[in-house]
Amino acid sequence: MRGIGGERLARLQENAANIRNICILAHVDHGKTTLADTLISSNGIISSRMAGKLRYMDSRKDEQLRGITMKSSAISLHYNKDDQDYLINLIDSPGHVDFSSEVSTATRLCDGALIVVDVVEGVCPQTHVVLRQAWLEHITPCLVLNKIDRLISELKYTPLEAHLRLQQVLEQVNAVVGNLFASGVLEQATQKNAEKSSQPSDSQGSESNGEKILYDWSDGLEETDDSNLYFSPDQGNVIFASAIDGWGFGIDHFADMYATKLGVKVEILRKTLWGDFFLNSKTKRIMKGAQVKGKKPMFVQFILENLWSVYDTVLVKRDKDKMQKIIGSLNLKIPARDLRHNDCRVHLQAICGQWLPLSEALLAMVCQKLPSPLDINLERIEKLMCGGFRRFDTLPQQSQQLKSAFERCISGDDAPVIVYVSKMFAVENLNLPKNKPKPLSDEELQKRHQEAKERHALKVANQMSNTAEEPNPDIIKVDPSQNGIPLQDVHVNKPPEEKEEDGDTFLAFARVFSGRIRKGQKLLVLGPKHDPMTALLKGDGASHSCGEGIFSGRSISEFVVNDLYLLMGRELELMDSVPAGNVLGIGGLEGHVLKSATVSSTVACPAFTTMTFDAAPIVRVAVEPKHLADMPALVNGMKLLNQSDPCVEVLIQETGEHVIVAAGEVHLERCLDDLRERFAKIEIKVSEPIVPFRETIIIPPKIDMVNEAIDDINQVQRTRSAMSELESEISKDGSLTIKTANKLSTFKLRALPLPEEVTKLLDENTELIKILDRISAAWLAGKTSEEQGGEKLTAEALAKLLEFRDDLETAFANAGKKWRGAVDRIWSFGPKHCGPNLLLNRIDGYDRPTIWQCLGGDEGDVSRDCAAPRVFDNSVVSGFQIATFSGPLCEEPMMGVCFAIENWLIEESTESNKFTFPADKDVNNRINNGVETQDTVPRQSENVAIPVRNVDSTSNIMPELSSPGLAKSFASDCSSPLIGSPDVNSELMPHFTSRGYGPLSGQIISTVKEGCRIAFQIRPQRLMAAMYKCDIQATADVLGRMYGVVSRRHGNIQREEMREGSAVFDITATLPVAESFGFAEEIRKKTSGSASPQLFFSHWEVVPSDPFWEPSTEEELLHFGDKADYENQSRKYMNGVRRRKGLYVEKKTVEHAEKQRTLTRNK
Ligand SMILES: Nc1nc2c(ncn2[C@@H]2O[C@H](COP(=O)(O)OP(=O)(O)OP(=O)(O)O)[C@@H](O)[C@H]2O)c(=O)[nH]1
Ligand SMILES: [Mg+2]
Repeated sequence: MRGIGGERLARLQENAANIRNICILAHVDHGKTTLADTLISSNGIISSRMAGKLRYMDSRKDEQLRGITMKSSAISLHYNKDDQDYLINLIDSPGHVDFSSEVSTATRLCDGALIVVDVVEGVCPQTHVVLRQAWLEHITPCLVLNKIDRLISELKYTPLEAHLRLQQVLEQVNAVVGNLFASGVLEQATQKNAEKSSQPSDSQGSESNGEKILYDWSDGLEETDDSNLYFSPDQGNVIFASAIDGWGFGIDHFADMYATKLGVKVEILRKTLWGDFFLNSKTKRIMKGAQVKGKKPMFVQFILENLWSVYDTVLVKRDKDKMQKIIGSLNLKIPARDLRHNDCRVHLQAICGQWLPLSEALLAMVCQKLPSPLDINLERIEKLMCGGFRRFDTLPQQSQQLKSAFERCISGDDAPVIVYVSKMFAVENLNLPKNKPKPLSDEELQKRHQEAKERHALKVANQMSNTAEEPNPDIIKVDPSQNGIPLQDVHVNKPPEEKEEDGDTFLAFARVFSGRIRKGQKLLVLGPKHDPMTALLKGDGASHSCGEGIFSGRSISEFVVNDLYLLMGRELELMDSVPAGNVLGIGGLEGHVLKSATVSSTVACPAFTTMTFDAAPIVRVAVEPKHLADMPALVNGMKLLNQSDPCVEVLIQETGEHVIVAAGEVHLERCLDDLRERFAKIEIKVSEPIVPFRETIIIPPKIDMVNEAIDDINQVQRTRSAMSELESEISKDGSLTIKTANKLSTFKLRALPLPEEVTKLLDENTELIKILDRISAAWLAGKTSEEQGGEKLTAEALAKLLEFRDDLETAFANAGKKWRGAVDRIWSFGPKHCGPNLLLNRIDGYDRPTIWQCLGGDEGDVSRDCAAPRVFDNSVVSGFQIATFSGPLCEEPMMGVCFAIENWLIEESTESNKFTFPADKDVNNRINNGVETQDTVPRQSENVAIPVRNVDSTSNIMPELSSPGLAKSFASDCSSPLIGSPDVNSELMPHFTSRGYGPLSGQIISTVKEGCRIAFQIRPQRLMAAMYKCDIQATADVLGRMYGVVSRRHGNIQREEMREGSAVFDITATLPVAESFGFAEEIRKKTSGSASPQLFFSHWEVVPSDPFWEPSTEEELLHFGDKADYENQSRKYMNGVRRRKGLYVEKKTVEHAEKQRTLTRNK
């Protein structure tokens, strides 16, 4: 290996105080990999001439081809400063929005980050994202203002203008940090307040009695110290650089230099070289107010002007004499080879690279300003070990004790081993060190030489003696007596079998947080569901058999550490052991870890908090092999692909389609390339992208397609009569009455569009709703959620839930009178018990416990005196869940729909025995128990509640069923516990098991489902399209062409701003995901490459046109023609999805078929 050698790096790994784990983060193309090249060249791994050209960390072919990084990769570097040896574990990350999951996996392993910003482009969308990522992971950032050379040679700024621009960019970055800080402080304040209010304290007793406590939200902001938070050159955490030209500097460099020249103290210069200070040439004093007085700031006078003059001399004037003078005055030694070069850029790089070496400036800042693993922040440890709403002090004692090992980063033999694997990555077997030719020692060389000689002698002897028998040319016979080579027939001409070197090995990209990981050591892999409390109660990890991976569904498995690697960019170096504080690659985890995991020597270690991914996978395609026989290879390849990428999802739909879900078009392309060339190695066919839609209803529109007012306000939309075989009736006011097949139960329900604000709230709080649903289900079953294996509701979660409820209440109140009291009438959320649709209980006299009741009072006991849920309550919920999971338009999930059940009757089979719940409590109780009435209602509900829980347990499975095609299996899953439990359905309720129609619970499920669908269809239905937010930077001359592309694809321009002092426009637009394929490419082509958009998923938007619209009024007929051959956008989307799913598509057949008849054939 080039560089300083693996052994020396291994020694450096032992001194945690001198280790820095850092990553480079930025928006796409801001120069991360070029910067990494400069750092790598400082270690002699690549030559300084090639730095910036090679992009060493982009080791994949497609990365080099496209010029963007797609995978984050690590390299270990050595740096010596003030006689101290430092080890820098550097991770280069991608900036493209499609690969932002790779940024998450990188930040998780680091303690510090270099945030790179292109000074011409300024703060871009991904800059926000990476700053937030660094903030969330509690890692310390430093700033690199890169591409300053562009201000000189491209924008032709004067030093003064450049200074202004640099100030602007710095302010922009600090504004983002400021926002993050403020939101962080406010969140903490909320948390503290929530904790305070949950602790009954004497002093607050009087306040909390009846009165609502008012919090002073600004409190925290004023108290918290934010002085060290911002980037500021005088603090030493900002570097000004041009990565491509290899130079960079911090203020310190010039402060030291000018301190002696000007005779001013270094400390003063450090504070005044950046900012509004100038040097009064007469008094030789540094003064404030350069801008007001029209003076040159010191930064311009002492730094930028010098730089500008070097560029001017070398690049513009090409004045060799002056260049020699500059070299002389700066005391540089430029090799003659560089000076002779024809390209003046080489001269510039040689001069600037020696005058202001970028790697030196960067590495010095990294070592001084960024923390070592020993300085790990306590808050970070707690956040890593205990995520979500769980509090660190609720962990078992043994787990809490691990914190100190973590904090001290100890690597002794008795220290617990804690390793976090943030992703798995594939390495070609050929590139593994064991398969690479090793340099031979002198002894080995001699031995080989001897062996070759002997073999040759033997061959000659054989030829001489063996004249009678003609040897087979394909077979080489080797004498076993010679040199220990076994006798074997080697068929030279036959194709070689698959060698061990072919294929890939998966390694874990990991960091040791505590202890020392050794080759051959047995460790535990802790899956995300691992709970130290239960594991400790069960006993230690002895029961976990080796080789049983998390794929077996267990949360703990044991594995033997196979190989340990030092990550050196494209190369790997074998290690025997790695101490705490280092980033490394681990072999042997392939069968144990799918994407990420915690590895430890003790079960007391909790599973680390899952990483936050900003880009959700949204683009899906179905793949199939070109030759059917290759199917197994495809399935295997997809498995490998899934493991090799933190963000991709692979699934097999019920229809048998193999689907890949990726974060964006570029990501998808990379996944398909990997599948073709690396993991499956077969030819594949890829379907058109499958785009998700949502189905919704809207308030009846008041104008038609030609902007004429619609007279009939109570429009009840046409429904297809064939839709349901159940008896149903639609009333004029839009409500629907529907009966079960056996006519024993009748529902009156209605579908309403939810207010937009409510839908948004529901959509944003999925996690909270999941928690609420779990706790509510447990509460209804009369158990605490812990008994159900759920988590204890922390004060923070409770506060958040109450806040969510308040927000919902306000949103409903804002939406008008008809929503009054809706919050307390929520029956369920759907689909999957957590979606953005509501089931409301509007049944008079049915006082079902509200979903919020589980939150009030201690363990909810106080409020348990309300009516128990009716029997079959749960079947209604199941029906609603199925209905919302796939709507009638094209079987896509619903969004923003509220189903209000207004009446629910259950009749006995004989007319005389008619009854309505809950009026007849006796019957109700009898149904619940199958025995005579008991006194306590809550207990009685338990019999019913057990199946309720069963149903709910399927909701744990549901999140994985992301394919709409699985709706059917979901339906059967949900209903099975109820239908199949004889004690509830047939024995206990003999009068409800009906003749020929199946149990009533099943009938209710299908009736409610059918009812919801019809109620939905009698409203004006619309599709909702997934929308991308799209940021484009374009110059004025290509603006028109760019707008053309956006509008042709049904995009909307949201914002257009001209960037100060330049001809560049920042444009923000929204674009339907369905129209986005090839968008980036088209924009690039149309604008000759000068504009390139960044797309990221933003929200769901209603497609304005009605998918079923046909011209009906005279004006519409006039305008659109009576054939309606104009297909609207919404119908196009709907039919596209229906066609793909094999559903019926209403087609307009050709009206005058004779025109198309082939006359000759029909004669
Ligand atoms: N003018 C100028 N160009 C630069 C500088 N640094 C990098 N570049 C160019 O910017 C382009 C992108 O550089 P990369 O280093 O690949 O950028 P990146 O941030 O790694 O990009 P991704 O990994 O795709 O996010 C390349 O063409 C570089 O040559 C610089 O300081 N000045
Ligand atoms: Mg890069």
